Amino acid sequence: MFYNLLFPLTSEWTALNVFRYISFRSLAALITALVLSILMGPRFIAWLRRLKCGQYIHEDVAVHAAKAGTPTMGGLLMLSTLLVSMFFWSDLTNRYVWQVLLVFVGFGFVGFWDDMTKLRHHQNKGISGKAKIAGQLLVACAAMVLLYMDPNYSSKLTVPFFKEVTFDLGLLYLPFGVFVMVAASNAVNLTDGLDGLAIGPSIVACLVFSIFIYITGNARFASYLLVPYMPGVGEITIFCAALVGAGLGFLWFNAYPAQIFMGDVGSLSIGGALGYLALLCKQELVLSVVGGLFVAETLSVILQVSYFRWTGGKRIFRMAPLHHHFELKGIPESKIIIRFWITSILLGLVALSVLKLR
Ligand code: 57M
Repeated sequence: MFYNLLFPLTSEWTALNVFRYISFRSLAALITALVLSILMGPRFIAWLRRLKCGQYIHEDVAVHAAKAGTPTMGGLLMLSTLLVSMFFWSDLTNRYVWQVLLVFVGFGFVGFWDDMTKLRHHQNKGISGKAKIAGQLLVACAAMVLLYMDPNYSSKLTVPFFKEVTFDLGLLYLPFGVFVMVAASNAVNLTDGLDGLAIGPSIVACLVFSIFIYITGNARFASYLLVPYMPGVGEITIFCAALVGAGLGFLWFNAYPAQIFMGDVGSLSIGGALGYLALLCKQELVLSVVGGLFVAETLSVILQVSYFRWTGGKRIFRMAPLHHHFELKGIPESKIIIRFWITSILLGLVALSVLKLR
């Protein structure tokens, strides 16, 4: 809004030129979302408590019993502070701004529906798996149709670390894009099982994508670093920054021992948005590197379930997803969380090296 209202007045007051810069507005968006989250957090948590939005806890991991009743749906705090920040700092005439918000809010709505159903049933029984996937597919398909109609649309897949190698997926790029968003959304959801475990790596992934997106939207940097140039995409750096701010603000309260959980409204929306960001800057495969931790958690579930069925009851891990395996081995929760964060920072750095190592 500031960009749309104040930048045109630059001729009268040159200081307003600062609103032209994506870097300035990104920083402002991050600070706005972060400060708003920290200020609103305590009232928001108290409000959720009044509404009795407490988490139902399974009995299988005994150490989690103490978490019973922790308010969930903290994703709503991230969603609202991000929207306010985007309203103030982004160029509201940019089509990618509306597209990324459609994905973020759309996936968030599916999660919200699931969270509300769980709360009503008091037994952690949310909407059916089919309904959840159908909702996610609907949002992802809408996003892919919009990307397909975009003048910058390309069905080519770039391969990290190889300058010349690209695969043109043709029409298959559409279902591939849908898969990327839905898979990312569910992978973040599976990871969200310890305090701060999902939000930490999500912040790292968002920071990495803010760099990729900024470069993609800047003709000079894009040509120097050999990434596809897409005019207008740079504006989404502001979304990434606002999400980092909202995520850090949420982490303020979700840090061990958590005062609030993000709920599916948080995990599905963040995962879906990460998938969309990867598609937007044509770094689809880099997502599996920067989000390597989400991939590992998902693979642990796939392996565990397949092996269990194949052997008629044997397990590879003490329990899947992976973080439960470490918990049941007796490693303290905070140690697992911090080690997962360190791993995600390492993966983020490897992902960034793609820009130079080709
Ligand atoms: C959601 N939700 C957390 C919270 C959070 C197929 C199967 C592997 C699915 C999987 C599953 O349901 N995963 C998706 C995981 C839950 O957190 C809530 O859910 C939201 C995210 N959707 O925001 O609202 C619990 O996680 C803990 N938590 C924290 N801090 C946080 O910041 O401590 C969450 C956020 C919370 C809290 O205890 O209640 C969850 O884990 O349920 N299922 C599982 O993960 C189950 N694994 C399993 O059954 N493994 C089997 C097979 C089938 C693979 C096996 O290994 O044999 C475990 N879930 C739980 N206990 N709770 C089993 C043990």
